[in-house]
Amino acid sequence: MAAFGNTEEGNAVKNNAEDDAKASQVVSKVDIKPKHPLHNSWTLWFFRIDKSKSWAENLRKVITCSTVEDFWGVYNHILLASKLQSGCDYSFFKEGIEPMWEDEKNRLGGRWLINLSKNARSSDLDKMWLEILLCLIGESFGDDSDTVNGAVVNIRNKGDKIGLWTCKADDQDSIMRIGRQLKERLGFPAKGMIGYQSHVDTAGKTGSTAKNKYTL
Ligand code: MGP
Repeated sequence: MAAFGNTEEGNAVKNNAEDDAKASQVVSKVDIKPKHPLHNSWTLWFFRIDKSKSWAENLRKVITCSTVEDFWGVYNHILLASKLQSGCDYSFFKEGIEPMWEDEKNRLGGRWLINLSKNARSSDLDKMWLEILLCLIGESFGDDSDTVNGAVVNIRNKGDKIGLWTCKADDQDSIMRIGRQLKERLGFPAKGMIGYQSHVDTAGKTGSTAKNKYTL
């Protein structure tokens, strides 16, 4: 008998081989490649102003990302910052740190603040916010990355704001290195000024802006 000719046995072997090939295609499509872990896990928070509630009640934890793939899954699924209503914020903080002045890790810290002009919402806001997110998950501030807690984008009719929050407002050297790196990554014009304010000053301010502790 011809080995595996047009016989039942031959067909069975051929079918098995086809099944194996199909199975291996399915397995490769399912893709068991490991995801790429982030150095830190990061939590996305959302704030929507509702004047009948307290500030903290309006703040919601959305999701925590621990891998590059999770990050893009979240980023691609949510509205761009520029499409949010005025009065909304996104915050993106290391897991375990709440995006508020009161958190133990923020209490003595502050933020580099970028005030955007009203027309920057359509041109620069989304690019800048994404670049900041990439700086965070990519730990782009070198040894100073440990002092970076997160970032916030405030969507406001009077002009949007992006803040990069760090944990020690007195750590001038580290804050200045972070600020220089931030300006470079955002392609900020050398003459464009950014200011760093401590959260203590921001929380206690009486006018519309807190005083800058450092500028760049
Ligand atoms: P905001 O949302 O940071 O800026 O703060 P906005 O809306 O541009 O207002 P402006 O004052 O900077 O011009 C608005 C208000 O939200 C603050 O005055 C606080 O009442 C409250 N708020 C903001 N933050 C970040 C906090 C916080 O971390 N803790 C508490 N308790 N309240 C906060």
